Parts: sequence; structure tokens; C-alpha cells
Amino acid sequence: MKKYLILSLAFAFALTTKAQIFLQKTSDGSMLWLNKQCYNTCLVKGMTDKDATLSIAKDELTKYYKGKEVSIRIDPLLNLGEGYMLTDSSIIASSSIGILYGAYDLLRLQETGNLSHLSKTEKPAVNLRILNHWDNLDGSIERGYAGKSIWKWDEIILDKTGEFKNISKDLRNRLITYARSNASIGINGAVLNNVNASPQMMTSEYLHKVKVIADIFRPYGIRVYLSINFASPMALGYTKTADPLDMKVQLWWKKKAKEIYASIPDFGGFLVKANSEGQPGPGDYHRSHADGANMLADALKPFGGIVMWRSFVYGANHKGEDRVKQAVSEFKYQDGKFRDNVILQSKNGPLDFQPREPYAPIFDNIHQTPQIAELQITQEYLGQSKHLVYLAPMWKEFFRFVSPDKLKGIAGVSNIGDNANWCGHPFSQANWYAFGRLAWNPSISSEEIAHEWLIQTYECKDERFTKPVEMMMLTSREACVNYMMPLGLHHIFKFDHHYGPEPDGFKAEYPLEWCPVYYHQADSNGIGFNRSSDGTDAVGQYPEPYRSLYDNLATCPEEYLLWFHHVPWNYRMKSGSTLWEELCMRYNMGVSMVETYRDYWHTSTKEYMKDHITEWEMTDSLLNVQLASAKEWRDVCLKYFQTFSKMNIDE
Ligand code: GCW
Repeated sequence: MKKYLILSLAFAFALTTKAQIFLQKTSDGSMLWLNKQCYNTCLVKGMTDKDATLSIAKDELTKYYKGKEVSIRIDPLLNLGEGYMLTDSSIIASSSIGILYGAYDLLRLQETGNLSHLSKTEKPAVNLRILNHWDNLDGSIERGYAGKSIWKWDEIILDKTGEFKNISKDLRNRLITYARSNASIGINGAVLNNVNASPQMMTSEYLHKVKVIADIFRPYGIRVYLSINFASPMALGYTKTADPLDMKVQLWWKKKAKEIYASIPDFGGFLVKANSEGQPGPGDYHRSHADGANMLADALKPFGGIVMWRSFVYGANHKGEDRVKQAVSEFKYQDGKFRDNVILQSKNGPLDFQPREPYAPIFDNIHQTPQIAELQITQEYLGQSKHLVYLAPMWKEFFRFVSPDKLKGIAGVSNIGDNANWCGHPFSQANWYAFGRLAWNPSISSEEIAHEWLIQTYECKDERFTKPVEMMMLTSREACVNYMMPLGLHHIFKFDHHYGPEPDGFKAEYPLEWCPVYYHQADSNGIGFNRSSDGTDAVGQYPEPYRSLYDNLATCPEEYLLWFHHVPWNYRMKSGSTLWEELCMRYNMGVSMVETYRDYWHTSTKEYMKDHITEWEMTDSLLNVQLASAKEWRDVCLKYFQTFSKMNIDE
């Protein structure tokens, strides 16, 4: 009896340890690209002081670097800023954050097998590399598809006097993982709340909680910024107006800035959406954007803070004008009127984060005000967290037109939520990763980034897995353009949620600029928005050679054709097909690309993802969803456009 007992105990023990090992190995995606084997063998030399950032660097190297020894040296005279010099056994930097970035780079190179003959110097392309969270204080996220906000404001407890008392362990750990992941790819700032901002964000209660987050982020080189509601002092009951030229309003913001910096000395500054989509702004008092931005800039200036003022403004002063022209119309004549700590933040395209847009000409029209490019990581218009769409090629396309040298910063609207795997779709993590890598160095190729991410995330270097999956990632954005909006079509999404197709979308109660029919302009003659010089002349906002290139139907790149021109259905495309045939071909191609991804994933990848089965299964089932959506896009759009073209739909 005793023998059986011992045997069964041993068996049970074996089972549980096996199960434990299995549990440890089975990833739910929560470790992102930081799945690393722990070695604990590396000796880190040259640590002189008790700097929190250096301690993190030391810890990362000690645990995860396979090399025997790494020496660290800080030399401020090298003027490397946040950059570093790296070999396989040394990191030299001008600052402790440079050392930490160097440490993460070393580990990345180790994981991707690129350590031999290592000797390089790295410096970030732009100083501001910031995630913009569109998180609301109630925990919801505007355009968030991966759960609720990760800022659990209720889990940061203050005492009666407003001082910090406690933060849940879970929250602290998650915030550390967030900061660590960002630092590992060079992101150095986070705007915590939605640009459609609640005035409550400026209350002392929330600011105390923000301080707790800022303290956790600081050693990882992440500065905290906040979006502000322009009417905050009035909405909170302190002033009767929010007029930026009113003394009491100015004073309120000055005091607020002082209060913020007293507890967060490295606070980054404010992000502002003003007089846009119903948000309050200086225009409510017949003041200019410059008046509004400068008032805030003056309040932040003594403490080194900046104002990131968004140019995403339409339907106000230039109502009725082609929406894609309005930002330039509004801001061109205010250029030169902003304080030197104001930065204009503009989306990559002139409309609104479409799967493909020509670059926003505001980047060429503003010369005296520094600019930030705003990219969207969350896939509002690209299948949200249901479609596998790798965004690096889209952002690289933008950098072909807008050189990072012209920019002060790059911002990315975050796709992060409290889902276990952070981003919803397992492959959406790659977009967070790619954003950071490109903000650091926009010249890294999409291929390289996909490769790095894949190897680190799924811990598999076998080319039979990596090559085809990378190919899937690299072609996925073009597939999405094809099944949603080929040839320059844009904004034909379903109202409000922006997921599926609604080419016949029109609502009399909505502004015309929200209605799909306004954007495709399909009629019996053809389809597309005439923005050429005999149309709305949006082409006129581009410098040469683009102005003439886009203006002329014969030279306009076909990927922008229907963005700039209204084109007859039987127009001959470069392929020799008519426009209608080409449209059918593109929609079909988009669908068959997704079909190929789905089939390949299902039949040929599982064996390489044994330790990531949850992520494999999720991707497998989401590819079916994506395929169904792609078919829906094709069928709905082609059937609707056929009512105008009266031509046969080619299979
Ligand atoms: O794309 C639109 C989104 C809004 C968003 C707005 C903006 C935060 O549909 O949800 O609001 O852009 O960028 O301000």
C-alpha cells in the first residue's frame, strides 16, 4: 500500500513539475518580444554609481547576455545624447539611458545572431519618440482593440491628503513591463490620455496618480506627457472663460504647470487637440491656434516643457473646403507665430490614417515651426485587432517623402490595452515594435524589423518558418489596401466604428466629410475625387515634382489615382486593363492574398510554434475572420460600384 502511495505521489509530482514546465513554456504573448533565456553568467564592469537606469542595464546584461563580460563607460564629452557605441563586450555612452539602449541592442543582436565583428555607433534620428494613448479616464480606449486601458487609476491609491499610498503589485509589474518594452525599442515618451481629453486629468487627484506612473517610468527613460482639454480651467469651475488672452486663464495654467513640475520634474508637456471634432479651443473666443498654443507654451517654458499642438483640424475656419487641404490652409499663415517650445503634430497623411494616403503636404508647407509626425499603430482603419497587417512598409513609404531630418519627433497612436498579450492580434505587437525601431532609425528596412520581431517573439530561427511568415507580414499592408480601398480610394468605411465597408454611406445629419459617398464620388462616368488643378487643387499644396506628377492623370502613380482624379470606368490602366477591370482584379487579389496567408499558416507553421500555441491558435482563427472580412469588402464594394459602372464583375 505504502509502495503504491509513494509511486502515485512520485507520479503526481512528475505530472505537476511537467505541468509547471509546460505552463512556463506556454506563452500567452504577455512577454512580447522579450522572451529571453536567463543565463546569469555575464559580469558587468565599470558600474560606478547607484543610478537606477544603470542598475537596470546591469541586471538585463547579467541575466540575459551570453558573453562573459561587458564593460560600461559613460563619457559625456562624446556628445552621444541618448546614443551609444557598442561592441560585443563594451557599451560607451554619454548618458545612463544611452547605456540602457546599448544593452537592449546588444541583447537584440544576440537573439538575432548578429554579434560577430560588432562595432557600431547609434544615435536616434529624432529626439521625441512618443506613444500617444487615446485612453479615457473611465478605462475605455478610443480606437482601442485590445481591452481596456492599462492605466488602472483606481489601483493607484492616495491617502486623505492626496499623497501616494499604494499601488497594486499587478499594476506595478505591468507598468514596468510596459516601460521595459518601450525602452528596449527606444521609445522615450508616453502621452497617457486621449486627445479628446477630460478636464479631470488636470485635477490634483489625477496628477498625483500620474506622478506614481512617472516615477516608475523614469529609470527606463520614459517621460510622461498629458493631453489637455483646452477648456479645463473653465470646466473645472475656476474661471468663467477659457480665452487664452484672459489673464485669469493664463494664471491658472501657469499655476497648474508649477504644480505638475513640483511633483514630476521631468514632465514632458501637453498634447492638444483644439477646435477639432467638437473639442474646445482658442477659436471659441475668436483667437488663433497660435494664441492658444502660446499661452500653454508660456506656462510650460520655465520648466522646459513643450506643447504638441495637433494640426488635425477641419470643418472650422475652412469649412466647405476639401478636407485634405484644411490643415495647410489653417496653419500655413500661422507659421512663425508660435513660441519656440510649440511643435506642430500632424498625421502622416492629409486625411485620417487610411490604409494608403499620399503624404501630408503640411510637412512641406511649414518652415519655422518644428514638426512631429503622428502615425497610427492601432489599426483603426486597417482591420483593427482582427487583421494581420504589418504597418512598417506603410510608415517607410511616408519617410520616402518626409525626411526624418525635417522632424523633431515621431508619435504613434498606441495599440496597447490590458489584454494578456497587450495588443489583441498576436501580430499587432509587431506594429508596436516596428514603431519604436523606426522612430529610432527610419532607415531600417521593414524586412529587418519583421525578422527581428519574429525571431525574438517566437524564439524560432528556422527559415522554413521565418521566411514565409516574414513574406506574409511584408505583403499584408498591400493586401489590406487591395481588399479595402485599392487605387487611391479612401474613407469608404462603415460609420463610427470604421471596421467594414459602407461605400453607399451617407447621413444627412453628419458633416459631408464623414460620408463615404463624398470620398469616392462614383457616378456613371467614373470614380474618384478630383483634386487636380481643375478640381479642388489639393495637388497645389505639394511642391514639385509631386505637384505636376499628381496633377497629370497620365503620370499620377496608380496607387493614388482615385485620390487625385475622377477617372472614367473604361480608362486604360498601365496593365492594359480598363479601370473597372483593374478595380475588380485588385479586390480579388487582396482576397486571394489573405486566403494564401490563412492556408499557409494553418498547414505549415504550427510545428514551429509549439511553445506559443495560444498565439498560433489565435492567429489561425483570426486569419479566418480576416478572410471573411476581405471577401465582404470586395463583394460589397464591387456590387455597389457596379450600379454606376454597369459592367460585369470579373471573378
Ligand atoms: O481618426 C479620427 C478618429 C477619432 C480620433 C480623431 C483624432 C481621437 O476616428 O477617434 O479622435 O481621428 O485623431 O483626433
